[in-house]
Amino acid sequence: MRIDIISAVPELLKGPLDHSIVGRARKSKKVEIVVHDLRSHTTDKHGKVDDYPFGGGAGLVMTPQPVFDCIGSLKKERSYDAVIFPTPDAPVLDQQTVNKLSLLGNIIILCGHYKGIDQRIRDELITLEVSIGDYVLSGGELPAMILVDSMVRLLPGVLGDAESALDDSHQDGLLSAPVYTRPAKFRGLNVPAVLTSGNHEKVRLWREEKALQRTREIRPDLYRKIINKSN
Ligand code: 6GU
Repeated sequence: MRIDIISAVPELLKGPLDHSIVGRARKSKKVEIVVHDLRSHTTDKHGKVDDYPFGGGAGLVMTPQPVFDCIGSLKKERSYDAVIFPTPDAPVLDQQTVNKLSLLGNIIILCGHYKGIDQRIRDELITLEVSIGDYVLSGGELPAMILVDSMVRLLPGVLGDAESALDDSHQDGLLSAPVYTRPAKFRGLNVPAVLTSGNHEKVRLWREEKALQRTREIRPDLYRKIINKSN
């Protein structure tokens, strides 16, 4: 997979892309991630990539020229399966969408800043818009990093067997069961006996029950979906 990320604040992307699972996946060539500074594509002599909204209103709007030029030059090099725009006015990202996106070859993520981006960019260039939740962030950079992390961890060979993504919360529509590690007794607090029993079938059933219980309590919306599916 190759991911091209376009941003007017590329400094924001450095840390999350260079460390931990995403950093290692890049070093071992399991994913190629290239960051593009939008400002280097503007023809404005002051380096501007935004302007006042027609019709008035608060905040600045990202102008079409640098974005059309940047994406245009990328498309000359290779074809893209998706051009994604993270924005709060879009359907909320879920694991199913992440799973599908992780199968794509080349994608572009355009990080918007300020109050929004010129609608012509969305109409002509963007193929998918995703929100990461019902709250507002100042820019698309952090959502882009969330999207990248969620996809990259699913790429073949990125996670070891021990970290297998199949066990993740949400992968089966449920939250995860609680987990414990050594010591079995800590400050008078004991690990549930079933986990140290060595009975794998009992452990499996216990985890299934806890996952259902947690989901019912914390995310009744997800719980209803699961129950309706199995009926
Ligand atoms: Cl994708 N962008 C911004 N700016 N705010 C958000 C968001 C995205 N998702 C939720 N809030």
